[in-house]
Amino acid sequence: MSSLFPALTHAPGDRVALRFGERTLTYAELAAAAGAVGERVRGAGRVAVWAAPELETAVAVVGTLLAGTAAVPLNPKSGAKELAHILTDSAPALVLAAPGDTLPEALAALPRVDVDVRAAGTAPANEDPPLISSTGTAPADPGAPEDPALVVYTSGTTGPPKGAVLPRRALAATLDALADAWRWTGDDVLVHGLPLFHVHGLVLGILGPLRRGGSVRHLGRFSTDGAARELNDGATMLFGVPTMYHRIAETLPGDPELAKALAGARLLVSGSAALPVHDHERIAAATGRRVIERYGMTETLMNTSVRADGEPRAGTVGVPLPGVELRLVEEDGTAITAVDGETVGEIQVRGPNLFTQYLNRPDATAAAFTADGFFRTGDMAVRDPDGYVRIVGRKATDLIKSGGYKIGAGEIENALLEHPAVREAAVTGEPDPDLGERIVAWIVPADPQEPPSLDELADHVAARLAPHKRPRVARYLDTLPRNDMGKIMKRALAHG
Ligand code: MCA
Ligand code: AMP
Repeated sequence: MSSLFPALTHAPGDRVALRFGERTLTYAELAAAAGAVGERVRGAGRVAVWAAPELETAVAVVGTLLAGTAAVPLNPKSGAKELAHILTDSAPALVLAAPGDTLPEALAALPRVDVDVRAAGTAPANEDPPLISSTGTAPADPGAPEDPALVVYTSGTTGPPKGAVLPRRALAATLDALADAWRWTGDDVLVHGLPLFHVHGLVLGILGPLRRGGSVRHLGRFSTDGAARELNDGATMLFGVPTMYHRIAETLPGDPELAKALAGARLLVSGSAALPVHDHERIAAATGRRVIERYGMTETLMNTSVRADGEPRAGTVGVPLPGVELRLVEEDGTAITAVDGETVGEIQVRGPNLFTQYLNRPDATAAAFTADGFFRTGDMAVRDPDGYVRIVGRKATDLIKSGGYKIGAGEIENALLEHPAVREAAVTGEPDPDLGERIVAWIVPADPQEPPSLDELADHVAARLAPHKRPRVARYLDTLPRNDMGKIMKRALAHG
């Protein structure tokens, strides 16, 4: 297929491509460093990338994609159980990491390749076409449109996370659709502090600017100060999850620099979960600027967005992106034709932005699609008369969105049950002003006299799964409410 990154494969120049803190790479430098990665991973099938929020992660993923190989980004905070699952399931040939990274025991068996961001890769003598030409240009990437580009792990209601296989054409399609909707060009300079092991931070936040030939500045970790500094120093766009915009809204009243920074931005984009109208309004009041929302999913990449030239209405995720077919359906699968802002249905989508399969899970893949090739998102929405989509909820109560991360209740319950002081466990989400939802663990202790503390349970889950999956609240019960079938009645728990 044509190059995923034309600005890297055709005469890369001196424009800054990536900036992480004080470290930068121009397009020419990135082409050379990514080319060197490509030499190591070409033909490897799948490789893991230790996706810490650092320059090497971006170079590793870009180099892997240029070589036509697939990357599996790993959360560097993944606990032992989650990491073991991902490694067994995805079976990467090697792991790419930054020279200073300390990798956990679970990765010891894999060959490790350190990413050298200053490498000037040269092609093996008899390689045809050369990986790196004598001018330091990376080759046109060899991957075919349907070849896997990324395998991104995402939680379901039960069981361990599934690996969504994203082909190269899905990346290209979604980024080009966003370019159209957002008037996103190579002149844009994006700032964000999103993690690099999910679609939002990696695909939109790193690969997006590189596909346009623009720049990205990554904050390492999100802070309102960092966002303000960069937007006041030439950055034009900000991407964040609602928790980040909530923190901005909280900070704005006492921070004129932040207000000035947001007021001057070309585009402020929120996604991964709903941004509450209250935060929309507070930001608009303090800066005169409206945050726009887009709606996506790991499996579908981006489906809808408020357009840069459209009306930025709070509480909606805008209109379908070019190439995306979107419909709302009843419980029985009948398409809803009413566009009345009232009739609720499940969102189903079809288009070149979709994943191809869940790795090693033909059953789950088949269940995710309708007979006519639409993907069942599980999100419930209405459509306003002018076509704007408003998400009103989710089909599954066992999925929690906390800080923009999707978390399955089932995997946390399984981890909690492995704690010796826990006899029974149920997990729910409850509203949280900062995180959107916070994880609540309902625990029947093995010994009612000595229930495990919240800290103990949080450490236990963080060490097995990931810190963002840890419970923030623990509630203790004598028994869990169950129906006649023995199924835990989560709604009874949540509503006392
Ligand atoms: C806390 N920590 C712990 C423990 N408690 N570590 C081990 N054991 C513990 N018991 C650590 C955490 O790892 C973290 O470390 C720090 O303490 C604080 O963590 P926490 O309180 O959880 O979070 P926060 O710093 O307040 O983070 C809020 C956040 C974050 C920045 C908004 O949730 C975030 O980055 N969210 C983005 C999620 C995202 O990108 N989702 C996209 C997926 P340290 O300080 O070292 O970090 S959705 C998607 O891709 C679709 C396609 C879409 O539509 O976008
Ligand atoms: P993930 O599975 O982590 O990729 O998260 C995808 C889910 O995030 C979607 O199914 C939606 O529930 C949610 N989501 C993403 N963007 C938005 C948004 N702008 N508003 C509401 N929910 C969103």
